[in-house]
Amino acid sequence: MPLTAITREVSPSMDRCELTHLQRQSIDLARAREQHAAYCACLRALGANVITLPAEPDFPDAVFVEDPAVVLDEIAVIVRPGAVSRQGEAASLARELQRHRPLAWMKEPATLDGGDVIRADRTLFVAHSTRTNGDGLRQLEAQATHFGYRVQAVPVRGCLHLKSAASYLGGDLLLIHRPSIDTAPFGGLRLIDVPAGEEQAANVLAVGETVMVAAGFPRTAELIEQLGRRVSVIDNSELRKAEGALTCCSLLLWDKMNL
Ligand code: CIR
Repeated sequence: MPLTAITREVSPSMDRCELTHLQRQSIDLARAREQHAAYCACLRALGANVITLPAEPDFPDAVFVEDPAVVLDEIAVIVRPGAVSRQGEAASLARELQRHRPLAWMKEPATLDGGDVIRADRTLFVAHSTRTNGDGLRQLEAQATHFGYRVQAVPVRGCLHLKSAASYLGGDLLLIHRPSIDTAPFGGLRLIDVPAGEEQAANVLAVGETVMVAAGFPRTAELIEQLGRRVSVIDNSELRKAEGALTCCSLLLWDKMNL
């Protein structure tokens, strides 16, 4: 499969991560590392060439590589994450990304987290959130429309990122937790409601025909299987204490051959 996945080792300072909706709980670093290794192994088993960058001891949230960059087929946009503590994460990520894509850099006063961007084919859905501001959206739009992408703003509420409450499953399918997202911008997509009581499972990672689903959400796994996809269950309980989910631990770079 012509897919590269960039990941990063768990930071030893992860227990000082940013938290927005959760109370701080102690994170078992050894367990977090094991779970992260299993996540990388799953990507590898799905055929991805996994590149794992070294941990960033000074950046507690750096394992969440999704947030400092938005990777398109043509370019990678190095963004300015909305949390100040995360704005130094991009430097080493950019050094790796430049081997795969030309880079574009977001400029002040823009802020945007990659977790606020869902790509569905040639459309980018971008949240206005506590992390992503209007300048961030406009600067990403300026880069993306240049390559023919359509950018659609999406209001979100009560969740950290757009991808906390919705995930693109491929085709015309979007898994969604409707109370957190205005659905009007998703016209043309088939909205699949995450089962009641499993709202935390709205973030899943689709890799081709397989969907990685967090452990502990059996109804979501079953629903996705009913949609004809294979499911890989991933235990990410330690990273979840840092408000991390499945998409945020990797940047997926598809080779254009596959498109
Ligand atoms: C943060 O608040 O930035 C991190 N503790 C969690 C980031 C998770 N990222 C994501 O869902 N894209």
